[in-house]
Amino acid sequence: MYSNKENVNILTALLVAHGIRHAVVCPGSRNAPIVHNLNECPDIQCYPVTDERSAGFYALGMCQCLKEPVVVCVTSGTALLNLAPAVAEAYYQHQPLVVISADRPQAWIDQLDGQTLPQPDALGRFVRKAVSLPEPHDDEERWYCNRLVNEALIVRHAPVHINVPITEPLFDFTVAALPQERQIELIPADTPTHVLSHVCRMFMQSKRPMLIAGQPMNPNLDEAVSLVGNDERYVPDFVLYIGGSIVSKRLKHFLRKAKETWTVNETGEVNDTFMNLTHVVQGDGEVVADQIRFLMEQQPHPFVQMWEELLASVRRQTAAYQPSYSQMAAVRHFEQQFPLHLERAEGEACHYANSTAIRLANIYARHSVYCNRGVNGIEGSLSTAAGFSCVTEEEVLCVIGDLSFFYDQNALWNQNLQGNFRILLLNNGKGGIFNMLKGLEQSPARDQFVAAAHHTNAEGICRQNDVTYLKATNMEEMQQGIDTLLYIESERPVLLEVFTDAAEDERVFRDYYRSLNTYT
Ligand SMILES: Cc1ncc(C[n+]2csc(CCOP(=O)(O)OP(=O)(O)O)c2C)c(N)n1
Ligand SMILES: [Mg+2]
Repeated sequence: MYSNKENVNILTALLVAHGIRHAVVCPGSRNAPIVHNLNECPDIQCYPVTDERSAGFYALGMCQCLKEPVVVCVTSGTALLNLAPAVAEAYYQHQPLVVISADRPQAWIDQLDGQTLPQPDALGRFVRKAVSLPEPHDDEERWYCNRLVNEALIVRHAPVHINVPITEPLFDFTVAALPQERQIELIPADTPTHVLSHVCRMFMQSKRPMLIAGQPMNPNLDEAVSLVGNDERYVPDFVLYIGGSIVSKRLKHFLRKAKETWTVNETGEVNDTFMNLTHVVQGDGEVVADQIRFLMEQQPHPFVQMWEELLASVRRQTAAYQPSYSQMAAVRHFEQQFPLHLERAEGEACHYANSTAIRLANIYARHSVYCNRGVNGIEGSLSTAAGFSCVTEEEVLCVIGDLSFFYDQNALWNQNLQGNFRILLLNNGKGGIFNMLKGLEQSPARDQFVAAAHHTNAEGICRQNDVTYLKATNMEEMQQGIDTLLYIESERPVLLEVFTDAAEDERVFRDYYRSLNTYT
């Protein structure tokens, strides 16, 4: 029988899954549930050592001899600090010492409770990874607990620290079996290159494979997923994710239904965006994606084709939909003109800001775009595009909303800017995205305090910074303005400010989604 502490059981199941066979265990009550579990596992041999300082070195010696990770498990408080010398030694010897410390619940830290000190980062730089597990209450916390343990256990050639808060009562050993836990496996870069071909083969041999190439663009996938709804036929069983953050929340939720995800990235990081990651392959995701696209051309896959047909249908409908005057109409017209423009400029330099702008790019853009999607801040989109424009002769376009623009207006106060920098400013007088959040309309604070409604325009800012200013307040002016923005010769940056009404932007956006027909 195992402990009834869920985090302890998740930890134990994953220690077994990751092949841990030896554990040095130190006496204590708080870590008793962990020690109890380790002793219950037929695959794990326990070795008692009372002095934690010595226990750490015992485990280090085992690592040296066995050339595999070895656990050392201690109770809370100074017990953990006594491991520091062995952990430091292991760090410089590149030995995979797995430190497991029991802890009190967070609420009791610094409250003069017995054997209690801040433990999660206590081993500082001497561990490659330190995680502190939650005591799960729901599925999300269970997933989090699983992920943290996996993240620690995939580290190679270095010590790691897994801190385990455990609430009293501690001694209930009534669980008959360990949970089935998802293991995340790292396939490191030093494995032979045929691993990448193996990934490609896995993809081709899966019944329902889906390649998700990172961001900021997944053109029309948000719409496609909205049409698919709960139709199980479209749910992939194997997702190959080559990284980058995904703009569409709906797409992320949809991919969480998939059976498993493999990811390919250079760093070997765990990014469990879809909550079903099983393999992290260290390598160049683009190379794998290109290979898969090539294989797909040779031998089309029925599931991939079904998705392609759905996307093609969405694209036909997108092309046919005529938005009335709004941000959407502006980006549509901009994107219709931009490819023509590209041929002239022979460059790819279109920056989209966060909020509605990048969502519209995902509907209309047919080329790659730049967007600060690492952490989605609105503070530096204009500066990023401005910086980009300083080191290229090509024209650099920036499509940006009003809050993002006014926030970052300082970007225009710079000697280095030239006529190759062009800005399409979508001014709807507020953070229009907040109109889209269901339920927020009930708050009287929405427009003034959440969406920061205002009546500012960019004319003065442009004058002050010697930026050519154009403006549009209707469809015709907008279309002419975009043509001018793209083609006018200028020594200085050019900005077109398109004024729209946020309520109308919202209406058109929703109408577009409503206009899409269910596929057949
Ligand atoms: C630094 C930072 N502060 C706040 C936010 C939250 N935020 C996300 S979108 C947004 C509004 C952006 O408004 P705007 O640029 O006018 O675009 P719109 O929503 O109108 O399309 C805000 C404040 C953020 N992403 N980054
Ligand atoms: Mg706005």
